[in-house]
Amino acid sequence: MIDLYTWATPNGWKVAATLEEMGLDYTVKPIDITTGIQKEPEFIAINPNGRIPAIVDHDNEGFKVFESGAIMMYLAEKTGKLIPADAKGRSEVLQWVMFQVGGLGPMQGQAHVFTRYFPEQIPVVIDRYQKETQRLYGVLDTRLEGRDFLVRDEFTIADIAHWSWARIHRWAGLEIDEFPNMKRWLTAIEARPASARGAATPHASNYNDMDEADTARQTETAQTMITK
Ligand SMILES: N[C@@H](CCC(=O)N[C@@H](CS)C(=O)NCC(=O)O)C(=O)O
Repeated sequence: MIDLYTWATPNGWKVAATLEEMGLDYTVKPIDITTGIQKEPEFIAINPNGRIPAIVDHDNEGFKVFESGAIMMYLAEKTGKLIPADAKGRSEVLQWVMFQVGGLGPMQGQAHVFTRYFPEQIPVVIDRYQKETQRLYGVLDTRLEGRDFLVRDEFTIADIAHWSWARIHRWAGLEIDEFPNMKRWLTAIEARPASARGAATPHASNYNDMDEADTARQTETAQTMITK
C-alpha cells in the first residue's frame, strides 16, 4: 500500500492521476497546505521541502519519495506502466517530465501568484510570467502537431505532468484557443476516468470554472499562504 500526501493542486493531481491510471492501491493523506501543516516536523520527515505531494511506499520498506516528477518516475519504474520499455523511450519521457517540472510548473505557478495572490499588481511581472507560460504552451502545441501524446503514440507520465497544470490555464489568466493541438490533447486527457478521479483528490476542485464566491475564497486563502 502507498500513502499519498496531497492537496487539490496541480502537483498533487499529477501523482493522484498517475496512481489512478496505474490502478495502484493507495491511501490519501490530505495535507491542507493552507494551514501550514506541511512545514511541521512530522511532514518534513517525509518531504524535507515541506510541500505536497509526497508518497510513502509501504510495499517497499516504507520508501519515501518527494518531488512530483520523481514520484511519477518512481511509480513508472515500479510498475513498468506509463513509460516505454526501451532506454530511448524512457529518456524521452524523462526529458518531457523535466521540462514540465523545471518549466511549466514554476512559470505558471508564478503566473498564478502574481495574477491572483500577490498583494500588489505589478504589470511587468504578470506579463513576464504569463508570456513565458504561453511560450511553453506553444512548445507543447508544436510537439503535439499530428500526434496524440508527447512521447511516441503512448500516453505516459509526461502527458499527465503537463495536463495537471495546463488544465487550469484560466487561473493564470490565459486562454488556449491559439493552441489547437494542445487543446485537443487536453480535452482527451481530461476525459480519461483516471484523470477525473485524480483531479478530485483529495476533493473536487476546478480552478478554471470556479464561480465568483469560490474564486474569492480560493484567492484569499492563497494570499494568506504566500504572505505568511
Ligand atoms: N517541485 C515541487 C513543487 C511542490 C509544490 O510547490 N507544492 C505546492 C502545492 S502545488 C505546496 O505544497 N505548497 C505549499 C507551500 O508552499 O508551503 C514538486 O513538483 O513536487
